[in-house]
Amino acid sequence: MKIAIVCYPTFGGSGVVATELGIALAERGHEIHFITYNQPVRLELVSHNIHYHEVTVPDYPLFHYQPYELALSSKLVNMVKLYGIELLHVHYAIPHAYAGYMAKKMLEEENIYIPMVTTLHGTDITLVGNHPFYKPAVTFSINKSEVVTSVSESLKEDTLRLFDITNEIDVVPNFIDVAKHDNPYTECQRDLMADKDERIITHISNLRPVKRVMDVIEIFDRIQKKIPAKLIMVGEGPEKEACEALCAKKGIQEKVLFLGNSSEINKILCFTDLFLLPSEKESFGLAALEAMACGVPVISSNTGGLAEVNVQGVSGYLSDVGNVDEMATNALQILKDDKTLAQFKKQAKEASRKFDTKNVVPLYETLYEKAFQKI
Ligand code: GMT
Repeated sequence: MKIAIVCYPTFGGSGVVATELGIALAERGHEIHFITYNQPVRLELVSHNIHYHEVTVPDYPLFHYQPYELALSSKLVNMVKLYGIELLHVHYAIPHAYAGYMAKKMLEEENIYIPMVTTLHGTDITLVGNHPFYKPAVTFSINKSEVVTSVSESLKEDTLRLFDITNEIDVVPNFIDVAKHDNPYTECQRDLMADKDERIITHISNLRPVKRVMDVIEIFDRIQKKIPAKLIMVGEGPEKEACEALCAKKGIQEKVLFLGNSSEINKILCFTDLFLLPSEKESFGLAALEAMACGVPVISSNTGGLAEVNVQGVSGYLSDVGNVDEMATNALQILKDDKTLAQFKKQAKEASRKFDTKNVVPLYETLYEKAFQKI
């Protein structure tokens, strides 16, 4: 099948899922065309089945806002015609589903009929899409997609609650190639990060308010008062400076390393003992799944789809949003001795297997067939 994948090419979860999906589909023999404004960050692989088409929006002084959706829908039309693309899979409703729908309509004028699959990732629904500025356009494009998927049951419920949806929504969870995460590093270089007796705790995100990174610092502060530990903060975002200030205020800046964005996530997770994700909202929590696949237990909030990923008392523990005391107590319960930690590490890895690429990607293939039947 020839499939166009439209996504955000950044470090965000939706872009990562879209990229990994394209790579997995290409490995299964499909011809994949990524159409976006930059090469996706995780798209390193060169394969005859993977193409990348850049959407460019030339600056024009008349426009206060450069019309990306227009450029994207025109690019989609041109690429569908040039490569004989048969299906559009757009990740993130805004503005991709809207641009995809416009492309479909333009193609219909030329008697070319292709289905569109829209995958909802979370922030496009719960944080941004729900705003009155966008809501009518988001509702419209969801309802006009041949197939709509959401990354968790929880996000499906949110979508049905917040929007007037007439379409069916199929849940297809985030996924991970578990075998690829079987630790490929023989030497983790743990010594570069921490002393031998220190536990290593990691948080990875875009450091936006929704991630509650101040809670990460609060939890770590409580942990480091009881046991030797280091905190590794990975990512860039608006809360970073406030986080650094909080570490300085608490006098723990020597124990917290801010690494910025990284393309070596697996390496970092390789020497990590515990992952923290105390988010305010999280439709799925791909970062938690990545940690689990690397054998890292997770302390998370119980918001959104996190309870569908992190298994209470097995892969880690979940607490109410903001309950940093309980999160710290649970973290210490996991980290207290090597035997308990090893047990949780094993269980986290096991729990991640449910979301293995080979179990999840075929679900998308089935839905592509369903989309074809609808045109
Ligand atoms: O919050 C992020 O890390 C980025 C965000 C995005 O829009 O790309 O991630 C969302 O999509 C991911 C992939 O489906 C999910 O795993 C994340 O839980 C979701 N983020 C939120 O719901 C806040």
